[in-house]
Amino acid sequence: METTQASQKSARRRLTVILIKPSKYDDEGYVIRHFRGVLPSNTLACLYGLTEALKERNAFGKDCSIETKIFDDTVQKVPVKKIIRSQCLPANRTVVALVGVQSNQFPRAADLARKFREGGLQVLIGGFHVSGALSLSQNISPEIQELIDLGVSVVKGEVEDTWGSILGDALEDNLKPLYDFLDKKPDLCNQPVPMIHRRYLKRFVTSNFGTIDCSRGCPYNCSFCTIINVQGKAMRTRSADALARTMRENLRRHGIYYYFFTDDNFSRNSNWRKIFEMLIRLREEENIRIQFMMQVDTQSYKIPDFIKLAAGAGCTQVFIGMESINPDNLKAAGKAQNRVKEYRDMILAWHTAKIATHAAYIIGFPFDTPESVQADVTALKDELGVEQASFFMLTPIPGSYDHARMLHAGVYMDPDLNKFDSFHETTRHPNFAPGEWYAAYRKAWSSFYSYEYMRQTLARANPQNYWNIFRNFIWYKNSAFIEGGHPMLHGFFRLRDRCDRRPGFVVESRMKHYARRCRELRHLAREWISLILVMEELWLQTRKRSEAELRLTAELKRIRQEANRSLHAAELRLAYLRAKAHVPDLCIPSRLTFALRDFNLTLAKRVTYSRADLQGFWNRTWKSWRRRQLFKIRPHRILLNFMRDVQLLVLFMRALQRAEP
Ligand code: B12
Repeated sequence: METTQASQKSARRRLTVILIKPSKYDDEGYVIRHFRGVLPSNTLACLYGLTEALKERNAFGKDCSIETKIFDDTVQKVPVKKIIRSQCLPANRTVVALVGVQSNQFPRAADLARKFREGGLQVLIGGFHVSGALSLSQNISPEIQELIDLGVSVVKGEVEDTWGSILGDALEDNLKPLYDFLDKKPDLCNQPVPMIHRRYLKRFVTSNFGTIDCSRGCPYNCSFCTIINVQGKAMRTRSADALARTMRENLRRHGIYYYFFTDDNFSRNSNWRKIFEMLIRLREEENIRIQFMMQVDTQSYKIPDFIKLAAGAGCTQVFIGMESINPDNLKAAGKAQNRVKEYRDMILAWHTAKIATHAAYIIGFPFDTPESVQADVTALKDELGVEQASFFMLTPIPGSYDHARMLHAGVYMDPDLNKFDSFHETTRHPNFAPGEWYAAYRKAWSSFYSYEYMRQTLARANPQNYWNIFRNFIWYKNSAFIEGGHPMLHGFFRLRDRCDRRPGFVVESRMKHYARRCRELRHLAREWISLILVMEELWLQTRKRSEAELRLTAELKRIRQEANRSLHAAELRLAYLRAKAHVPDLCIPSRLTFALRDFNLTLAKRVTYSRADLQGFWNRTWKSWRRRQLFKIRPHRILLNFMRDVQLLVLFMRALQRAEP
């Protein structure tokens, strides 16, 4: 009996599938990795879902178990050595799949692939770089050929229909050098839906935020885009029922209720109406109140019912492919569907439905100049009034018509794919001197995300959207100004692995590295303190106040003017009583609360519209200290103002966390 069991055990095979989403290197050769990310990878979830579906139906027979492990290089260290060691187990086949590799991530992915190949593991690579680079060219580009020569298998196209057969080949240790599925685009209707992994989700700032693609493809012809040449112009869509099942499950298991629909163009998804109606039904019949943001084109506002149903379905923000406000640029980019004259009506249509707008804006089109870029940013703010903008530098991404044309014409392109992330100059622009293009791009960010524009935007935001916009501002300010990169790449609190440095960069000694890290951390702490204070001030100035609170503040102001000094407890109580006469549901605090007013959080919030007076006090105190005019410093005022500042900070943090005024 024992022998039979042992032989049965040894006959059992195991396939370990390691799914890795590679990150990219920064300009100093360190992997861009954060303690907490913002957007979980949809491609990772997609391949995880496909693998789990194979596992569930015992795709390789009952004697073969499948184990899936997922790693996201952008938020965690990939344990390369440990993965290689695990291959040594008997009857175990391990395959490493580098997933969703974009051009800017290709160098990092290639370095990981080399290490795994050196360890003797089977390696697959797929995603937009290999699919795009091989879509418009008959020849295999050198960087991809190099990987094939190392024994890495390259997968071109989507794999919903074919993932099982690829893994079957891996099980037999018989992977092909190149899999080409570009002409066999899968119908998505009843395919397994991206599946979210609980532990993975914990690595993101908000664990109730998910990504999902409801459709693929885009019917337009933009010359800078690779999607049309990889996913095609014919839209393919998931069924509303499958999406509903996933959303219910994600809410139940992970508490996810906010989604980023990653579809490149949700408005051209032929199933949009059914999906919106499904989301409305979830709200009305099951009280599942999903919220989401989606990407749309500039013409989508004209589709009958589209905006109305989007609002009803829970859309809070649209990411609009505006790209430029210069018609000549749009023409040059093959984006004839964008009509600049209609932009204002379009934004108004979304605003009327209380949906915030986020413009995708590309800098470096043929007719751009340093001056025109700044004028365009001003127009985005003052004429169009979009709540947010994401700026990109025009980049000839492999797989786009721009790249094919430039390659054919022998135009200079930077050979380092790591820079193809849309915030590096990768070609030369006739209207910008070297460095000037990047400077114009940086200036666009600082001009758009100025204090004054953020204040205006938050002041006019509708209450349902206030916190979404506010939190996005924190994310964008952190990425663009503290991390110095692009929000679509950066999360919170940058990690730097001393040893995981790009080949060609020297690994620093421990001493040198930690001394540098200390300086960086000090700088980071300073930047974060000032960001928090700026955001606190924005909140104080713009937060949505109830009628009761407005009435109360007016009363307080009136009494204070009459008294011309800070108010006594009895006067504060009088203000409450007067306000209550107009707003009966106003709750009056106890007498003790009034007596302890300086330490009372509720009162502090209600009477403060700005911390300018506190800031003024700290500036004056600091000045006196530096001039050694110690007689001007009052310790009791320092203590009291410190208490007030802490109170406000606590209130701000609580409001931010709970998304309440
Ligand atoms: C949503 C999105 C984002 C989100 C990511 C959200 C997330 N975390 O999931 C955000 C906003 C962060 C983002 C950022 C950027 N993005 Co983006 N993004 C997309 C978008 C619209 C959808 C991605 C998606 O979910 N697709 C659905 C998945 C399932 O498709 P997939 O990744 O292709 O995977 C399938 C196959 O390729 C295959 N596959 C993939 N990997 C592997 C691996 C193996 C082993 C196998 C077998 C198969 C396989 O299987 C999958 C299922 O069939 C795509 C365009 C698109 N329609 O795909 C652009 C796209 C990927 N992004 C692009 C770019 C350029 C960027 C940015 C540089 C900024 C920019 N200019 O837009 C940044 C950089 C980000 C970074 N370095 O991390 C380009 C990439 C082109 C390229 N060659 O590099 C694309 C193609 C858009 C375009 N305009 O051309 N992006």
